[in-house]
Amino acid sequence: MKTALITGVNGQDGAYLAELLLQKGYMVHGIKRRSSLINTERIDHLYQDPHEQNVRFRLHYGDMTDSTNLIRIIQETQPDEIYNLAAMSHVKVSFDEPEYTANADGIGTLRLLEAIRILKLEKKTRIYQASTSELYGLVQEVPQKETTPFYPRSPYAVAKLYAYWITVNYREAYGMYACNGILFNHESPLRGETFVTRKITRGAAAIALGLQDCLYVGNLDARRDWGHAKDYVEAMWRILQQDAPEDFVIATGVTTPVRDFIRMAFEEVGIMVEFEGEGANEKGIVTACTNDAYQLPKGKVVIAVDSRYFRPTEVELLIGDATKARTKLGWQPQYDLPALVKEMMQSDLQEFDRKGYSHYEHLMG
Ligand code: NDP
Ligand code: GDR
Repeated sequence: MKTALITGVNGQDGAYLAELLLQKGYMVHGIKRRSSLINTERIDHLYQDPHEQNVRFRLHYGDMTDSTNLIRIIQETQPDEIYNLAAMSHVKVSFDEPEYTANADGIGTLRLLEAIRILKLEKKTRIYQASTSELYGLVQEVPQKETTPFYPRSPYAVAKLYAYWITVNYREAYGMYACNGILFNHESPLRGETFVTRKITRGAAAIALGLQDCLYVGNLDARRDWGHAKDYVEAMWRILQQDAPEDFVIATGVTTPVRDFIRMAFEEVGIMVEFEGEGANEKGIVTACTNDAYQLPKGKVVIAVDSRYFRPTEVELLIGDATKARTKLGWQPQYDLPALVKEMMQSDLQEFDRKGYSHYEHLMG
C-alpha cells in the first residue's frame, strides 16, 4: 500500500485529492493546522475513527511555518508521495499579509524539501508542489505554457515563484522526484466563499432566494481559465506517477471574463442579467426571469462594483495550453464551464436550505 501525505488536506483540493487517493487504495495522512473552531467540513465524509483497525486516513496537526513539526510528521509517516497544497491561497489577501504569505507559501515549500533531505528520503519520497498560473501574471504570451516566462503580480505569486524554483532546484541539485503542477484556476462546490466563482454562485443563489439584495464585486474584465477541482487533482496524481519528474501546465484552454461567469450563474436560476455603465459605475441589471420559482423585478440592480475588491496589480488574462499534460499524462478534463457553474449553483441553493444564510458573507474577499 502506498502512503501519501497531503498538506492543506482540509482545503478545496486537499479534500478532492484525499478522496481520490483513498479510492486508489492509498494510506492517506493529512496535515491540518489548529483552528479555534473545527474546520474539517470538506473532509468529514472521509473521517475514520482512529480507534478502529486498518484506518487509512489520519489527520496530524501541523503548520507550514514550523520546520520541526514537518520533519516529525514526515519521519513518522514515511510517505511515498507528498502533495504540498497548504498555502495562504487568496491573491488579494496576500497584499494585506505579504510576509506571512512568503513564509507559508515560499519558505514553507523549502521546509518540506529540506525535511526530505534531512530524513534522507530523497530516493523514496516524491513531492508535488502546487504551483499556479498566477506565476504568469502580466501577460507575456498566450496561451500560457510550461516555457512561457513568469511575471508575478502579487505577494502570493512572488512567494509561489520562490516555491516553484526551489522545487526545480532540489530536483536538479539532489536528484529528488519533485514536480510543479502549474494549475490554472479550478473551482467546485467546495471552493472557498471569497474566491470570485463561489462568491458569485453563493451571491446569485442568495439573491434568487430573496436573502440578499445585491452582490458587490471587483474587476469584471479579468479573464480566467476555469476548470473543475476534481479533474485537477487527478492531474496532480498523474504528475507523480511518471518515470521522470517534470513540470506540467494544467488548464482547459478556454478563458472567460468574470462578467460572463456572473451571467451564467444567474441564468441557471432563469434570471437574465445584462451589464450597463463602465468601470466603477458598471451594474448588472435583471432583464427577465424565466423560472417561476425565482422572480425578481425587471430593472433590479443585482451586481455592483466596489473598489475594495480591486487588487493593486491585477492579472488580466489567463488561458492555458495543457498540450504537454494531454500527451504525456493522458490527462483530459471531464467538466466544461457550463457543467461547473451548474454544479456550483445547485450546491449553493441546497446549502442555503440546509444551513441558512449569514449576512456578512457576501461582503468579504
Ligand atoms: P484552499 O485555500 O482551499 O486550501 C488551502 C489549505 O492550506 C487549507 O487547508 C488551509 O488551512 C491550509 N493552510 C493555509 N496556511 C497554512 C499553514 N501555514 N500551514 C498549514 N496549512 C495551511 O486552497 P486550494 O485547495 O484551492 O488550493 C490548493 C493549493 O493549490 C494552494 O497551495 C493554492 O495556492 C494552489 N493553487 C490553487 C489553485 C486553484 O485555483 N484552486 C490554482 C493553482 C494553485 P485552513 O483551512 O486552516 O485555512
Ligand atoms: P485568483 O482567484 O486571484 O485568480 O486566484 P479569484 O477568484 O480570487 O479572482 C479571480 C479574478 O476575479 C476578479 N474579481 C474578484 N475576485 C474576488 N476574489 N472577489 C471579487 O469580488 C472579485 N471581483 C472580481 C479578481 O480580481 C481576479 O482577476 C485563484 C486562487 O485560487 C490562487 O490560489 C490560485 O493560484 C489562482 O486562482 C490560480
